[in-house]
Amino acid sequence: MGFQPVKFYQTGTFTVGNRLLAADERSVQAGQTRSNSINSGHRACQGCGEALGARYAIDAAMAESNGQLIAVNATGCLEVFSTPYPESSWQVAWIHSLFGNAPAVATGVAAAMKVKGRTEVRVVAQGGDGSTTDIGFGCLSGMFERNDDVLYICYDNEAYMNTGVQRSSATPPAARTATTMPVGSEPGNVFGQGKNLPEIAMAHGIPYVATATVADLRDLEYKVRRAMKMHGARYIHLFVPCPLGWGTASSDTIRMARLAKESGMFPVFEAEHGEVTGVLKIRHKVPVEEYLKPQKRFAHLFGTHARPDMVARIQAIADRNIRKYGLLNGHEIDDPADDETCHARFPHLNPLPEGEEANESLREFHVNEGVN
Ligand SMILES: Cc1ncc(C[n+]2csc(CCOP(=O)(O)OP(=O)(O)O)c2C)c(N)n1
Ligand code: SF4
Repeated sequence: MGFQPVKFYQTGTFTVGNRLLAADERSVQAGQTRSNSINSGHRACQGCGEALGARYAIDAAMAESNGQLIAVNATGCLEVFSTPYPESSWQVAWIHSLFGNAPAVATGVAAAMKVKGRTEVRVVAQGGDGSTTDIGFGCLSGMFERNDDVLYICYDNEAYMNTGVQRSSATPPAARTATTMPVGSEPGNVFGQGKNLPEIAMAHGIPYVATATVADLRDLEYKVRRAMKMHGARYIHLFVPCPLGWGTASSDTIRMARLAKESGMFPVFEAEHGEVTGVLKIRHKVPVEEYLKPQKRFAHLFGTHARPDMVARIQAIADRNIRKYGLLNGHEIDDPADDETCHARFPHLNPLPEGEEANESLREFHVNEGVN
């Protein structure tokens, strides 16, 4: 029998799992020294974006802190699926207290380490969008305002998933949840409400704020490592699709995250001391329909009783994000005065003036080097 040469399909790519790259070019996750902070055996749903995001984020934080990390968890899916007492998938010092107090507990842990002179020990706090934007919001704002030495990571799956998909203040307009039903004249979640946590964090003037998605895992690792190099209050808002709550195929988690970014629905950027310092450009712009249609939570906008008017309003949100953050190549960030009345993600929806839609000529393929 003849020999068949081994094919190294990943040679020459920077895909996040590529172990054939030189050691210094590998992602943390592809490296031999990754810490497996959250290990197999947890009970997340198949295709859970939050489980994936946490794995990459905490392993990156562990790498940057040389394993000297304490993670504080709010109540929510990440805590419940990872740690059904007396079991736990975490292989990192990890503490859970209440739904709403993770930022305050993290502040306390950081203060205790300081008093003990353990300056090498770093602290990360993490929670879902419900605990971050709603119930833990006051504690988080206090943590920002005092500039406590904590990196807070919000895993945004746009609803309270652990208790059966209730609306949070990060749920997008028109989305169906258990508390925003797909019936009536204005079906799904309301337009013009909600909170833009990355911008609220920036308004505190903290050293570092970033957004990221599980579609760009090298970018996520880079942002976590960058945040961990700094001290003071830092915030990362990570977009993590939830197959169960969104009604998407579990194999579509990465695709949904990519479409959120490529449609402009989720702007990916970094900011320091309240100023945007960089954005991840849209590589191939898609209309919001492409992002909305695969999700059952938006099914009432399509089909027999289609609501193109509501889809157009969602498109206007994406277009405003694109203009505001300069997400297409060649677009500069607008004069803030133009956007006085809007949030980037959940604007109080004033329809765009005629002719203000994204410039077609700029819908070109833009390659972000080094990001897969
Ligand atoms: C004070 C309090 N209120 C309500 C609950 C019930 N509860 C536990 S987890 C959860 C939802 C968590 O949602 P989110 O923070 O968005 O995280 P996800 O599960 O979506 O990751 C709720 C309402 C609780 N544990 N404590
Ligand atoms: S409900 Fe959503 S966030 Fe929770 S474990 Fe399942 S996929 Fe993950």
